[in-house]
Amino acid sequence: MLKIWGRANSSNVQKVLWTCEEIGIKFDRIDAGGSFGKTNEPAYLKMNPNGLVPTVEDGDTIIWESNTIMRYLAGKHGAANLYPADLVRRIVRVKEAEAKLSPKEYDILRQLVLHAGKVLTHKHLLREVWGPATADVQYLRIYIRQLRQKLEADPERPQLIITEPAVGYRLVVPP
Ligand SMILES: N[C@@H](CCC(=O)N[C@@H](CS)C(=O)NCC(=O)O)C(=O)O
Repeated sequence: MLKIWGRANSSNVQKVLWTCEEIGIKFDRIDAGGSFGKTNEPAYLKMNPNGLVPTVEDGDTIIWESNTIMRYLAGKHGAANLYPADLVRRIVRVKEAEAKLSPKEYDILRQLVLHAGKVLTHKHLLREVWGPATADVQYLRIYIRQLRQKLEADPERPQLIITEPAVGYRLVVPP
């Protein structure tokens, strides 16, 4: 059975517990971290050299980092509702035809899709796509223009990727 190391009051452990509940994976949870200790013991550090929780043991496979664990479990159990295959394979289709997006174009669209219907600020997009050091909104404008050329029926009158003036962009969710 899947073993989850980590105290239940840790938000990163809770992400993994939630994933298991959603998919219906049976697991044993072992308290570790915080007042439970264990995480600085050699046996634990051998599993997870960061000495943090959660850590998951799936037979001989040992995984740490909560997001990686969630992707692993969703992938292993084919939970496409939690982790859609198109997001994994980075495929975008417009009217059945595959749209060829550059990695940065894809990463921006991925953010918009993950937060569809909500306004994403320039700051959020720059941080998620370029990393914390980059702050040039001009980069973003160029890539959004390119994305619209590839995705919008009329890129001059976007219906999909909407500009929220001085704030950011919003992906329209079809009704
Ligand atoms: N990036 C890691 C962060 C893990 C992390 O920071 N875990 C915290 C609990 S939320 C931890 O282990 N704190 C020390 C402890 O509980 O002993 C992940 O997502 O798994």
